Amino acid sequence: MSETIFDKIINREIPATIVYEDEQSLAFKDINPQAPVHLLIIPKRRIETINDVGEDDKDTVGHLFVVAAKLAKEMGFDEDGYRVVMNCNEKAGQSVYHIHLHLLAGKTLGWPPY
Ligand code: U5P
Repeated sequence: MSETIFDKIINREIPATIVYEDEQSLAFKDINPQAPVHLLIIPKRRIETINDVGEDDKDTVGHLFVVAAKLAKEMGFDEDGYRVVMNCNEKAGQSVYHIHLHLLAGKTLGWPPY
């Protein structure tokens, strides 16, 4: 598996505005924000797409949601609402093949997302 730009962010080889880090995960501001708040929450251990998530990854993937909820609460969006979304493969718009939760907040978000 060749590394993606997110490995470079994890390894501090390229700049990113990192807002949270722990042993398993990293959260940083999306460089092309689609809402007033747009964070990406990634596992440090690379999984390419949702299709590659297996039984052994339950803790890793579940942890991303724990971090999303924690950050949303800290930013004060837990009551008003926010969105977490993960794109899988081309037609859903996945462009980086290292799974990531998008956390979008700070405005009323449209649905459906197209
Ligand atoms: N992105 C960054 N920093 C980078 C490269 C990409 O924040 O150095 C963001 C893009 O703006 C995009 C996301 O929102 O990564 C990849 O999402 P997806 O299209 O794979 O779901």
